[in-house]
Amino acid sequence: MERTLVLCKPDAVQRGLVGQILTRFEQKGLKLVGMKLRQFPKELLEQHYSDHKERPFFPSLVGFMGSGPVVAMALEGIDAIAVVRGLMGKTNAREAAPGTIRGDLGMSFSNNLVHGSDSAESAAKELALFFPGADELVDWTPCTLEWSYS
Ligand code: YYY
Ligand code: MG
Repeated sequence: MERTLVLCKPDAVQRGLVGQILTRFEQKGLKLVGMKLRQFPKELLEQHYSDHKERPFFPSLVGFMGSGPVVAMALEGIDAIAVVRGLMGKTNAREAAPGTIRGDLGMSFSNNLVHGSDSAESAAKELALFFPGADELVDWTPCTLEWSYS
């Protein structure tokens, strides 16, 4: 089992799409193990996107992510990192395939609704950043587990 961080970005919250986005992950068979809504501070967002800090879009990306509330979720499942990335679709929502979250719900490159960790290393870093408390992620067993994963 893997855990990964998903963020519903400020555009998803403003457009009232958080429920639809979470539903896609739940229906796929990913288990929600942590969730919170916050307007996150700039310093945390800069750390989150530190791999991009030399890129020209970094200031606008951090500004956008701090412009309103974000819903952070921790999701668990077999190959959860790759499964979430597949459900999200390509970064540029205009190029994202129909059937993906970005492909179905977005038209923007920067306001592209969701973030998902891109590797085991980034998932570990990002989960620790957004869910630092020892009791923030919950171990539980869904009654559907054996039917979804056998
Ligand atoms: O992982 P993903 O979100 O699909 O893309 P990244 O390459 O990690 O970029 C993070 C974030 O930055 C992206 O979701 C939109 C924004 N961005 C941008 O505004 N302009 C770019 N040329 C590249 C990325
Ligand atoms: Mg990325």
